[in-house]
Amino acid sequence: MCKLYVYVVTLFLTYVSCRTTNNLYKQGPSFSFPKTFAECTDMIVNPSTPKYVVQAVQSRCLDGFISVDHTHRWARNMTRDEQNYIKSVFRKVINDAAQLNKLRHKRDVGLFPRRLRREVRAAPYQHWQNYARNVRRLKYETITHNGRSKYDVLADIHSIAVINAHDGPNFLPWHRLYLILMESALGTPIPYWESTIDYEMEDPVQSILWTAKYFGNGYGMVKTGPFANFDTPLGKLFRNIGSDGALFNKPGVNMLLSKFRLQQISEPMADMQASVEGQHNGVHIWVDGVMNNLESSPHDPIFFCHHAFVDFIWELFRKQQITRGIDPATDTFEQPANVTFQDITEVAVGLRGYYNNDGYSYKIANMVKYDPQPHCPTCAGSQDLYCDERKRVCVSSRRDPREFAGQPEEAMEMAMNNGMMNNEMMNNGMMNNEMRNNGMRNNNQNTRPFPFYNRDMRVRMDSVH
Ligand SMILES: [Cu+2]
Repeated sequence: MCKLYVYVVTLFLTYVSCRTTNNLYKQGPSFSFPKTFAECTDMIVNPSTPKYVVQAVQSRCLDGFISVDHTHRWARNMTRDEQNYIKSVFRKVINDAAQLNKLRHKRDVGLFPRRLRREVRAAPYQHWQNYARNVRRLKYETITHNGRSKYDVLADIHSIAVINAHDGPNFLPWHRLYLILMESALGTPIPYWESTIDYEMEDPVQSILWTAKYFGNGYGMVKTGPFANFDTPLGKLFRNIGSDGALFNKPGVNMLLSKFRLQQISEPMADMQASVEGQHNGVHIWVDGVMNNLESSPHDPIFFCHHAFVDFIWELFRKQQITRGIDPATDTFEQPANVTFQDITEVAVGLRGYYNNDGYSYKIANMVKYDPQPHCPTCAGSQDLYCDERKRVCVSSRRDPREFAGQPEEAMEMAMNNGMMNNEMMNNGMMNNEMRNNGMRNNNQNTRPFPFYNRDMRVRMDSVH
């Protein structure tokens, strides 16, 4: 009986797929499969698209959304179930985008509350709590019984894209798509961490962020807060804040916003002190530990908050372009003759099916909305920000000095265990910047298994905090 059922179903499916293929074939040269994400959603929501084409397009678009032919040592271990999980999250992204298409002309766009990104400390506090709770949910939900955690699988997508999504023009669009994917899995907006607010403090390591209320302790293994005791590829989650690197600061952000063309703020041709990726690297280095490693960084949930701020800066940049009559969807990147390691139109590695160019589209940009940066006098109504009347900027509150801050020695030990050099060793000349930076491109050869964020000084406004 059961066998017969399977047989009938198989027969039916074969019939349907043949019919679909034939019909598509019959459409002749006028029909072509979508090549970009935007084309996928357009065809799916277009009322004149026949249903069978929609189905074919849908499965084709989804099939493209998972990269299986990469050889990265972490990603190649991805199981079928894990790939299917990522596909299911992509399905949510497509549905959201299609939904937004339908709502385009309505005043109340119902999607925005789901992707309204606000500063981590902005009121209400519940906004941050939702993020933290959903990160924990994904961290402790496994894909199959005894399988890997959903969070870990999503975090590892980044490790597939270490080379293609960094140190070049793919940086902004790739990470924009990655944030949207993560947000769909979380089902809650990613709060952005505006680190200029901490930069304005006398001593940013004293920020309230490094407490159980927000990110958890800043030194050594993270033992307080929602991400306490998270397992990462480098062992337990650890940090070592403030020993090196630089937070975002207002002159740096203003420098970025004083430019008009994407090329002026993108590697490898960014103007002096105007590299958005370079400034962003400074924050990874500042947080240190799991965040200061290109392969492991998304395993610290701060990653997404930091990147939401990077994306926000890009969004401010795009809005300015529009008012200046520059179309951000076409002001992408001219391939410079001397750059061969990246092709800007290439499929986004790890987010296969998306093209990096999709990241430049209005469609993707319109899926997200940013709450304005906290400003004086109210500072986003936050309990943990105050307005510095003299400088007229919002500044972060300090943490209670009695709260557990962590153990810096522990961070040192973790770094040593993972073959990561500490700053002292670097300053002693055991490893120079060049070696550190080269590690990034050699990571397939096991010579430098732990790629650090590029710390090229050229790109930074200053080198203190
Ligand atoms: Cu990245």
